[in-house]
Amino acid sequence: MASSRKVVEFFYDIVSPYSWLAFEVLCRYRNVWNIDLKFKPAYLGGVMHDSGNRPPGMVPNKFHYMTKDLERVAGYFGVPLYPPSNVFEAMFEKGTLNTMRFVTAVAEKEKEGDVLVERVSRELWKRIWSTDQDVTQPASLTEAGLKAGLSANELEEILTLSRSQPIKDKLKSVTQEALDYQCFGFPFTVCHANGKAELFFGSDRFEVMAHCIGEKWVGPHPDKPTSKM
Ligand code: GSH
Repeated sequence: MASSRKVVEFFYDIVSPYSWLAFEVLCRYRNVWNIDLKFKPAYLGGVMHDSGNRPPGMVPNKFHYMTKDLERVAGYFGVPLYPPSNVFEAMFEKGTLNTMRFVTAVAEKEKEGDVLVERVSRELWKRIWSTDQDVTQPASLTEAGLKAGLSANELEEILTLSRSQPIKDKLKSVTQEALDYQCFGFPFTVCHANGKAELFFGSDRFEVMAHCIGEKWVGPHPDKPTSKM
């Protein structure tokens, strides 16, 4: 019954590779757990700035660790994640402000449901974190949108919408929603269960998340159980 479902809000930015991993896992669990998964495209740059945090990739030792860790967890989660050739340029010089405005515009246009937001986000993640392609230029956003199933006309409309003040404000307000929960990085998942909000940072808290919301974690591939028991 839809009304008894636990609402799970997933705050992310496609600049964040760990968010891609968590996104795919939650998409796999969406029909396994009794949850209503809500995508919340937001802006990690704003979260970093307003929370007083700094990107872990800016600290050389963390950058070194994360490079190795991402390779390892990509294999574990079964997500084809490969760092772009110039991580600094992709993450910090180009950034994803316009990209996340575009995703926000897709979400606003879609209103009911979130199939397109899911597909567009995945296509953008594939570009930046798998095939080393740009995610900032209108042509790049259009290409991702076409692969996600939008038409050229729809994409023209969405690109125009993404530059509008209401969409800029919407992205700010969703980012602020995360900050209101004292978010400091992505992925950031808010699980509403048993009358309270449980907050999780990272793609490595699924066992605890499952425990808190009364569901079962059976690994990153719930469709392929590792045990026959
Ligand atoms: N341990 C977390 C995981 O495995 O998912 C790391 C997640 C992570 O490093 N997220 C980055 C972030 O926002 C963005 S890709 N970090 C903020 C911080 O580490 O304070």
